[in-house]
Amino acid sequence: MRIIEINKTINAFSKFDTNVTVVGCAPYGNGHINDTFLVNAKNPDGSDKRFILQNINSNVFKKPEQVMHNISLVTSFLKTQTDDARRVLTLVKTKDGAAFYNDEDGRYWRLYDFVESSLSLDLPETTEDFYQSAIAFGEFQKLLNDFPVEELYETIPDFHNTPDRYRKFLAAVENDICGRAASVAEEIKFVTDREAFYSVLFDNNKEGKLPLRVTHNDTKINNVMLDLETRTALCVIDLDTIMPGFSVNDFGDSIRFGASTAAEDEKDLSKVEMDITLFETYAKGFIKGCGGLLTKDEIMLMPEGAKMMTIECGMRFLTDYLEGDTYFKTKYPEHNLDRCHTQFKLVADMESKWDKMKEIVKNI
Ligand code: ADP
Ligand code: GN1
Ligand code: MG
Repeated sequence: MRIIEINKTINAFSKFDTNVTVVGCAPYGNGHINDTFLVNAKNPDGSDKRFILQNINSNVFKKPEQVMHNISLVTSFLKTQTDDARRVLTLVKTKDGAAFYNDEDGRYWRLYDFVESSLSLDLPETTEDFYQSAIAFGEFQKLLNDFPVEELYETIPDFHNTPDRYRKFLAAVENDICGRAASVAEEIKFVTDREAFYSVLFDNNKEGKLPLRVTHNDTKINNVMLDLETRTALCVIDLDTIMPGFSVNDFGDSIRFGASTAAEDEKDLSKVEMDITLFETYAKGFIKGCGGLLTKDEIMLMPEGAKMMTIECGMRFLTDYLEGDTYFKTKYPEHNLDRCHTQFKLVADMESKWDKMKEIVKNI
């Protein structure tokens, strides 16, 4: 984990145009990529004001200025669709009027208003929480349908190109730079056994059944803020990976994370299952949120999206483990391997529930 001195963080904050006095700053949230800080401050009139300050991970995002270009455009676009400030992330500009601050060490910082009276969940506490997140990501998909895709940079090329992820995985096994491959032979076999599956979505795309849309690409439930009081969906966050993609992958990544009966890094695999009721709930909410946008083929391919995102994510955790844990933040040495195991357990569970998953989307 990268450790950033607190004075660097405060210094970065001071570059933004806020007119507040800082009273506290501490690491925040459970994201695996960026360094996120909650900044507590006071307005000149003494009232409280909070911000989310983020240091963009430039190992993951090689061109952070392109990430910020996308986020500025998308948030400006979304602000034209609503009058409620809490429904869209608000970027705070620097005193120079820029969307980010690049410090003397080459780090990229951005600042958001804190979405007040809201909460984000690492697992849904109720079926309704999950339904609300489905509505939010579905509506997000619908809103972005009118967004000019040609204005967006591809912030991580081939992000959800599963055949390409598989090639990179095979290279990591082959190179085995940490000498860990022999100890995960069973996990490697789990991935190679499913090789034929990885091109399914691209094959459907070539056949004209699966269109490219502007998608979020990281639809974990903790990337949606719910209203604290009403617990209805408020705001979609974590906009770093908005790029062209398949709608079924946005659907699928939510299932992978939020329809699991346990945390992504649960060690006791007997606790890990894909909850079929949550799958059905999310499918209904996502389709409703999309408001008639999705084609029949896209709806029928939702189970494939769920399985694809889950096996791809497991493959990515395993690749990172083989390469020495350089991509995802980890809290202990086998963290990526534990995460990989939950994903593979979910894949196996989806395979056993496949007919039911297909029947559910057919009935919707
Ligand atoms: P990462 O890319 O590392 O996942 P996120 O942008 O998702 O980073 O932020 C991490 C967490 O911080 C989120 O899950 C959420 O809980 C919280 N968060 C991020 N932005 C805001 C915001 N504007 N207001 C309130 N909480 C936020
Ligand atoms: C990362 O940033 P965060 O924690 O929301 C990752 C996703 C993975 C996810 C696994 C840019 O998401 O692709 O699915 O971890 N984001 C990036 O939990 O790689
Ligand atoms: Mg996040």
